[in-house]
Amino acid sequence: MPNWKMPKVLTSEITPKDVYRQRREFMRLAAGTALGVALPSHLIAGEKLPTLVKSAYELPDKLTPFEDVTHYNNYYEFGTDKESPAQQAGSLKTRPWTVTVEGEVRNPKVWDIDSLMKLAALEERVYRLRCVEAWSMVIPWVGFPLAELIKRAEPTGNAKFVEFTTLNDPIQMPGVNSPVLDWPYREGLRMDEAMHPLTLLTFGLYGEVLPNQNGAPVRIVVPWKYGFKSAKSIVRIKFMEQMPVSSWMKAGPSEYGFYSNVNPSVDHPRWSQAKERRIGDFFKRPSLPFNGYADQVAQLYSGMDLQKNF
Ligand SMILES: Nc1nc2c(c(=O)[nH]1)N[C@H]1C(S)=C(S)[C@@H](COP(=O)(O)O)O[C@H]1N2
Ligand SMILES: [Mo]
Repeated sequence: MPNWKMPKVLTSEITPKDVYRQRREFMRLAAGTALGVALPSHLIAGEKLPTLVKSAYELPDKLTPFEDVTHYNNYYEFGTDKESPAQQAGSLKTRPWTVTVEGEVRNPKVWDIDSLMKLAALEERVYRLRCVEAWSMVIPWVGFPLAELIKRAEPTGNAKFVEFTTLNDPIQMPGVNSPVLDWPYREGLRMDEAMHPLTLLTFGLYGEVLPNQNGAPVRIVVPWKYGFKSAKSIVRIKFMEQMPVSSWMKAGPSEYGFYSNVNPSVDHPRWSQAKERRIGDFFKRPSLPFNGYADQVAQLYSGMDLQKNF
C-alpha cells in the first residue's frame, strides 16, 4: 500500500462534503491502482512520493545528506555556481509538463508527466553519481527503469540511439541567456545503454518529488557514467539512427565524448580522473571503473577501445 495517510476522522464528524471528498479520493486511488500504481494526481517538489518498491539496488556507502544533494548542484540553466540552482530553480514551473517521445518508434506519444509517473511502480534505488569534476554523491533516487517507457514506444529497427532534451525557456531559466552551452541541453545514450536495467527514469529523491534544482519533474540517472549524461527536466526523448551530438560534446569535443563512462584510467585533458572526493569527506578516494558498476555494464563495451571512445 502507498505510504501516505488517508485522513483519520470519527464517523460522527463526517459531513456529506467529507463523504464526497473521500469518495473522490477513493476513486482517484482506485484509478491509480488499476494501472498498478497509486499516485496523488498532482505532485510538487517536497511532497512525499509513495515509494511502492524498495529495490535491491542498495549500496554499503553512506548516503550524502539531503542538504548537500539539493544545494550542491550542476544545472547550468540556473547558473554555473554549485549553489545557484538551489537559489534560482524555484522559478521552474513543473506543471503542466509533457514529455514528447518521438523519432524511430511505432508509438510516438506526448506523455503528460502525471501519466508518465504512473507507467510503472516507483522504486527507491541508491546510486552513486560521479561528476566529471571529481566529486561524487550517494543518493536514494526514486523512479523506474527507462526501459519501461522505451518498450511502450516500440522502437523501430532504425533506432540505434536515444536523445534527451531539456526545457529551454529563457524566462524561467536565467542561465540559458548565457552562451556557456549550446541550448537546449541535450544528452544521448546508445539503445542498449538506454535499455539497461540500471538506467533510471527519475521523479524523486529521498522519498520526495525531485526538487527543481535536481531536475524536476523528470530526469535520467545513468549511474556508471559521468553526471552530465544524466539530463534534467526532460521535455523530449527522441529515437535516432545517428549518434546525437550532446551539448557537452559541442562545447568541448576533446574533453567530453559521447560515452563518458567513469574511467579512472583516462585523464580528462585538464585533470586526472583517478580519484574523487565524496561530498562531505575530507580525503579523496580512488574512482572505480564504471563508477563501481562494472559487473553490470562492462559487457556493453566489450571489444570497444575505451581510450578512444571516452
Ligand atoms: N539540463 C541539465 N541537466 C544536467 C546538467 C545541466 O547543467 N543541465 N548538469 C549535469 C551534471 S554535470 C551533473 S554532475 C548532474 C548533477 O545532478 P544533481 O545536481 O542532481 O546532483 O546533472 C547533469 N544534468
Ligand atoms: Mo557533472
